[in-house]
Amino acid sequence: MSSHLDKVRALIARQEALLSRKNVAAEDGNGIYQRWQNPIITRHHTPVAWRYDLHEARNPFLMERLGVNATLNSGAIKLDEKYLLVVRVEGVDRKSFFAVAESDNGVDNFRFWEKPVVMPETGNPDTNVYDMRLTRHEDGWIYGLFCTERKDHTRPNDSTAAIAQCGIARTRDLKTWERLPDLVTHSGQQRNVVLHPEFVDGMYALYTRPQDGFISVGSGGGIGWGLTESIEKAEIREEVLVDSKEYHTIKEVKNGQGPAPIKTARGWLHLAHGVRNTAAGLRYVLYMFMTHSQRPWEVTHLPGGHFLAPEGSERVGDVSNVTFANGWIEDQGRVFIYYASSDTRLHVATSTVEQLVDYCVNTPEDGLRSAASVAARIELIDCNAAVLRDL
Ligand code: M1P
Repeated sequence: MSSHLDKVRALIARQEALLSRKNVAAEDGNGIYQRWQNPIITRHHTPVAWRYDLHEARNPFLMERLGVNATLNSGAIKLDEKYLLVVRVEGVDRKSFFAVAESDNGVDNFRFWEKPVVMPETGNPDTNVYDMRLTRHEDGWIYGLFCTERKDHTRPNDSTAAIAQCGIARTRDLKTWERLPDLVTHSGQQRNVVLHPEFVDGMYALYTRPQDGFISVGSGGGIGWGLTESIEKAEIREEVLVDSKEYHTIKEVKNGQGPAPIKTARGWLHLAHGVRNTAAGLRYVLYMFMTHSQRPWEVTHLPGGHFLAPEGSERVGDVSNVTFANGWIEDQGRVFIYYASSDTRLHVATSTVEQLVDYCVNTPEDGLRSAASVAARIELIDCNAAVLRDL
């Protein structure tokens, strides 16, 4: 019969096998990006010591005392030659928290740092924090903007009533965090707020997502843009629309900025998510667009349709039919796109700035009508005829 310590060793060995597993690029790339076969972070990647009480006397059955439910929407940055993710870890109690995982190559062997991030609170404690966007700002700080969710006390009899706002924290090393006051805007609620990496007219610039309710964006919605003089007392008085939701598209219900945009010679490259409704519930897909290099609130290229949608086993999870990305890393022209599937696990897809710009610039826009889609496809077919003739 194996001893308690043998069982602990077996638990750790099983996890070690998972953590040291090599990842491989999936074979069927689409020319735009390459998916990688294995999810890069799952709940099984969280350290054994975070979940089990390993003392025999206190836990003779070696039970998981504090289970982890999911590892999902993660901010990303390359720092000191490491690919770092600020992972949204969700406990079985439904509370999310942040924890840093690092890898040497960005595609496998992600390991969590010893302890989760201790995020300071403001005078108004957070009930739940999640979906951090990391921005290396030209002021020298690394900012983490995230959603802070609290009970809506104006509706005391509705135990589901919540208010989402944007929490702001900054750091130099992802270890010590300084919490700043939450963003003040004049929209009912905010989620998916992202700090632009550069000052604009000497001010901090933010992508916003004004919404009327907690889940429903109502008459609000669309990716917004606003400026604030101070980040230590951030307030946006006026939001303009960057990219609106649109009838009968992949972002008919709502959309939101993903990570901070990447600067390219052709303008800013953006990754976002779009949401539509279906008989099976909401469907979240990723899409891309580009904005003007000097006026990042002006869309210059808007390829039609989704860029990446849930596929195969990605389609099933806690909230099925969802892909969501709030982190990517650009490293010498290569781009690592970190996306979560179905609010359950985290994946990576890789591409290059060159490919992504080509995708944005040369993919036709959504013509918003079936007839326009047919016309675009016939144009492609006709253009291909010469190549096919020469085969
Ligand atoms: O469940 C899908 C996503 O729903 C929310 O995103 P949005 O605010 O755009 O609707 C967030 O809760 C996100 O974390 C989640 O992945």
